[in-house]
Amino acid sequence: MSQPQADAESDKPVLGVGMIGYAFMGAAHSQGWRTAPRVFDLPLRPTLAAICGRNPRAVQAAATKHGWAAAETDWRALIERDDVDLVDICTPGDSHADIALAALAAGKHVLCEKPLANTVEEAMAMTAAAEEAQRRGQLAMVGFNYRRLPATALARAMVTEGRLGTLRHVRVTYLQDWLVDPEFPLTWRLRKETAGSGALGDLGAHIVDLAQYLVGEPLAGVSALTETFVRQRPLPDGPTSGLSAAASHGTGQVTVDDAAVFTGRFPSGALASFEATRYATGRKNALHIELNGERGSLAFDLERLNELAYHDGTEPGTHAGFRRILVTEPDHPYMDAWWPPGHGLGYEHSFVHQARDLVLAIAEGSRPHPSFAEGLQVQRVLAAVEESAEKNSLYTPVAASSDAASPVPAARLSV
Ligand code: SOE
Repeated sequence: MSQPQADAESDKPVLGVGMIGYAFMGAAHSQGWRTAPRVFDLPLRPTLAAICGRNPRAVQAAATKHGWAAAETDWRALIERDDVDLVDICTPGDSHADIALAALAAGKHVLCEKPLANTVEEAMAMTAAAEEAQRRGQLAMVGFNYRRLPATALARAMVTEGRLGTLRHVRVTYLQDWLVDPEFPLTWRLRKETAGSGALGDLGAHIVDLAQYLVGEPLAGVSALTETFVRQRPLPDGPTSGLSAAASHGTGQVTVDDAAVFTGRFPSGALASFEATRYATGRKNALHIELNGERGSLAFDLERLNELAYHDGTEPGTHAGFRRILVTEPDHPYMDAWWPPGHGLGYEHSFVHQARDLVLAIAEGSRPHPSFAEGLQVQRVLAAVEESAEKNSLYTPVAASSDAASPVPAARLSV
């Protein structure tokens, strides 16, 4: 009879996760935490200790569905739990600062959904607290998950290797269409007091982070236009905060942008263009980024996320051209733990990689990326976009941010 094997997984130190919020992002993060230790050989064992939401029945149902051991209805109680080492914030932006500050003060690590906060001031307070906490060994990271796709991580590695040479153009669009219908209700995402901004903070934050990550520099300045195409919308069935004064005749005011279009300049000289909208009819979750450098170009399309298009500009023109790299080889970022070549990944895997990378950083005590300082820098870009748009697209420098000076590294490729 064979001897019973020691269970290596259960011997690992536990990292208890407590998550606040259980809607779309809560479900995505739950998958990430559940799957990361089953796919990657991690030095710590993340456990789904407790989930929190205000509605007791709904949060219990979410706990059961997503595999959380306990449910809480008060986020302060979740933070105080002894079995929670890391607080994962998946709530609307208006509660990010309060929760993150309380969690850091309670000695917990923090993962916070993007955008980091609703204002630069909140993001500054969160970053100061995170820097202080890091000196005590607690780490804080922002959930810009699109950095963690194999193709975008490979693109970053190729830029770092110098394959594109000096960058000239960065072209990014993030297009959705769920607001095209004027009868779509006035949810929390359409109110400034809950969401901070509209397409700008929701989609623009992603593409600003991704562009800065790929280029390896923070934007120096922007020139922007924003628009709110539909200004009144039907009230939703459920409660919507801050609406009592504004609401009339069953409709309420949209107080955020529907679309933001802006150009930007990187310190090294590359020019960038950005478009974020919820009104691109027919476009569901279409994030596209292209980089053009003096030696070559790269293009990525989220709707074909296992692929990266690469043009090597040093090849003879006779047979040069964009070629498709299928980013599913074991040597590609994150792929050594997944399927054989050609068996692609999906949207949800970015959250698995996010969980993996944060667990590795915590185990090593190394600064995770994107740090809160990097989240603050994105927030400063969003603020500059709003300021520029208010002044009718005046070129607006992004406020200098010594706190964002940390370099943006390429993804770590193996455990
Ligand atoms: C909604 O626009 C949304 O879910 C964003 O909030 C996410 O960050 C993005 O990944 C997909 O679209």
